Amino acid sequence: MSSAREHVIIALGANLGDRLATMREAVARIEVLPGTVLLAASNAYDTAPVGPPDQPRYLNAAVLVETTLAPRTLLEGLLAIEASLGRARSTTRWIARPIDLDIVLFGNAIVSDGDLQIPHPRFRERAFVLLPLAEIAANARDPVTGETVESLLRACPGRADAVRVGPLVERRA
Ligand code: A4P
Ligand code: MG
Repeated sequence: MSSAREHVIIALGANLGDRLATMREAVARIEVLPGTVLLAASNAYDTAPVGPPDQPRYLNAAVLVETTLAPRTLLEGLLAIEASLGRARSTTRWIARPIDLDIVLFGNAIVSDGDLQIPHPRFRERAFVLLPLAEIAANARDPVTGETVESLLRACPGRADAVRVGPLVERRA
């Protein structure tokens, strides 16, 4: 358990079921993780699947939270939320799923701890991660390359295919 407060970016993806409803429910559950506060949420984008082509299109979005949880504890919380929203674990990667929650950045931390990798190893080349991320943390820096999210997005192909569908989180009074 860490007591430091860190800014953390979580990427959300969904391509089965009511994608937006599931993503909104995931945000509601992230917000009630211990020591965790939602600071910002992006728009949701409809995106072409990367990986096996015979799967439905995705909705993708990103949130910025502040948390006192340690990276491993946060990951366990996110995996529990995925499971509670109907995500069955499979050994096959990149297959259709009702919800995927990935830790993209955790402050400036570089973590390689067994199965846990931060920054997320593939976020730099993925428009479906960088596009929503640029809305809420354009100036955040990748601690590995030193590049900002904005500059990574500029260098990233595949943006044209994403369709903005509206805010992930409805405005609150
Ligand atoms: N894990 C390690 N590091 C992390 C991290 N930083 N955040 C581990 C979250 N989890 C992390 O993930 C496998 C294991 O990665 C987890 O058990 C966790 O311990 P997973 O969610 O079961 O598998 P996955 O999502 O299929 O794999 P991965 O590697 O997260 O896939 P990607 O690279 O995220 O790709 N196309 C579009 N348009 N939109 C998408 O969202 N997503 C994928 C998945 C493929 N194509 C897509 C999209
Ligand atoms: Mg994942």
